[in-house]
Amino acid sequence: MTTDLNLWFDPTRCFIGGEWVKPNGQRTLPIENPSTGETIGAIARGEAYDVDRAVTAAHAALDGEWGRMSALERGRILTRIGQKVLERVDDLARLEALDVGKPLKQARADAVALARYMEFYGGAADKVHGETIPYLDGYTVYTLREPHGVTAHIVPWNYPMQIIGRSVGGALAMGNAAVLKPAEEACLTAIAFAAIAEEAGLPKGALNVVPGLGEEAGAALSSHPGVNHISFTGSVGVGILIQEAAAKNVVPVTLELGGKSPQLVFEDADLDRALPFLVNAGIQNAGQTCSASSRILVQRSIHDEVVARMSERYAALKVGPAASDLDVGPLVSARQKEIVSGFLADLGGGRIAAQGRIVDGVPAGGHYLAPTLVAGIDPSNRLAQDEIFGPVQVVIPFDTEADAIAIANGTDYGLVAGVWTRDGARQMRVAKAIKTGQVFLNNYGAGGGVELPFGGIGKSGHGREKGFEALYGFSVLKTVAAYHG
Ligand code: TXE
Repeated sequence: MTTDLNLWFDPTRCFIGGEWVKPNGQRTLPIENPSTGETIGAIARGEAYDVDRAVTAAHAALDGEWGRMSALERGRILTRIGQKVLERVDDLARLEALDVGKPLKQARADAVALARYMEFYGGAADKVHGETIPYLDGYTVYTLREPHGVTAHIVPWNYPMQIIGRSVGGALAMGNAAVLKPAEEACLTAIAFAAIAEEAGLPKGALNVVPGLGEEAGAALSSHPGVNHISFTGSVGVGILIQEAAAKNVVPVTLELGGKSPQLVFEDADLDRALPFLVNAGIQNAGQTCSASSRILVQRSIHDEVVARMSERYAALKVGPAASDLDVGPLVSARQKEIVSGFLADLGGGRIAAQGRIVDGVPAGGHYLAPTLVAGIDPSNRLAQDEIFGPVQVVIPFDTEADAIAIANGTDYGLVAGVWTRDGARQMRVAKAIKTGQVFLNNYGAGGGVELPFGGIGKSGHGREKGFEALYGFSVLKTVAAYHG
């Protein structure tokens, strides 16, 4: 079956200690193409035994060639991986589109981003250093930034390549040895990445990949006593389980758990500039984006105009198979479609302002859902409170700046916010008052730059990935105080 995918690696194997090995249980999981609902191949179903082998191999790498390698050399290898990713961009995009239903152009952008992460972290690897600290007479004190050791990376299906780039890339740059558990819905590019890293000369055991189910391989990895740091991106519920497991072994965790990110549109906003951002931030990747902007807060005087202009854009959106490369692809799974449809089944007093169109002739088994703009929603409604993780945005009117801030901060989440106003003082005030990890002024997402630290507060999680901040997180500070008289 896997031959249809035209693969250059065997996805039914785990990558452990530089070897491609069948999982101990010899079991596999099906790969579903969300555009058709068809099974198109199989991936390895790793379990606790395989995770244990991977953690052991990672420790061996730290004791061996990888652990002795200079930061400069580590950086060069990462840079080389990035170059090889670029050579494979079209293959990676094709695989991602098949595996998660992402329109080809968006999948390609993810592959390019993965290469960029490797380039950035490759260049940064030898630029993170400690400090000297003036201290008592007779002492010299300095700090060292050292790797945690073995880092676990539990990754979701929505942006596999980007999340692998930002998390595994940062960990390797700092000299950790990584064990990656991709999501069961999206393993192909993770395994492809391991094959590319091997080709680029990454020493054995520095990166290990164990595909499998969350409750099997994922749970075994997060509770493994040999793991020294956990980086998790996924749901709040599983994030809590991961933090509990980490607490038992007293290891640090980085949690990136999604959000309910608002864009605040004030009456003096440049609407021509704002409009594409308002809509794209909600429908990109069919809304299955942790930083999706699912709430649009609009000052009452321009509310109807913004709803009308967003509606025009919604009406023009086309939904279809990933390979057709339209605006929106299918949702990743029947389960995800059911979750999102559940929200739309009860609008709680809201009304559908506009919907995109599923093109004619889409395969019956695909998980298609028309992007939907909902107006007239109360901020306390669950559509305005819960992460929907689908192509659904709600528009909420506000009267004053204070109201806008209260509504923006009135959810359990705090990942990203966008603010649209020409008033410079207001930009500064609102940016300070908003409780999120990132605030964008007169833009949303800033093009996703890998340089920009990213992470949340509240139920959006804690810890920062991307930028140099990630490298501090993937290292541990040691203070050395020398007495020399
Ligand atoms: O996430 P899970 P799911 C949100 C989004 C979505 C919902 C459910 O709202 O609708 O979560 O998605 C692994 N121990 N986000 O169910 O289960 C799992 O194998 C250890 C937001 O897919 O959290 C996968 O690798 N690991 C989000 C990863 O956790 C476990 C992205 C994420 O899966 C595990 C994805 C366990 N017990 C979903 N159970 C974002 N922040 O962007 C599962 N996993």
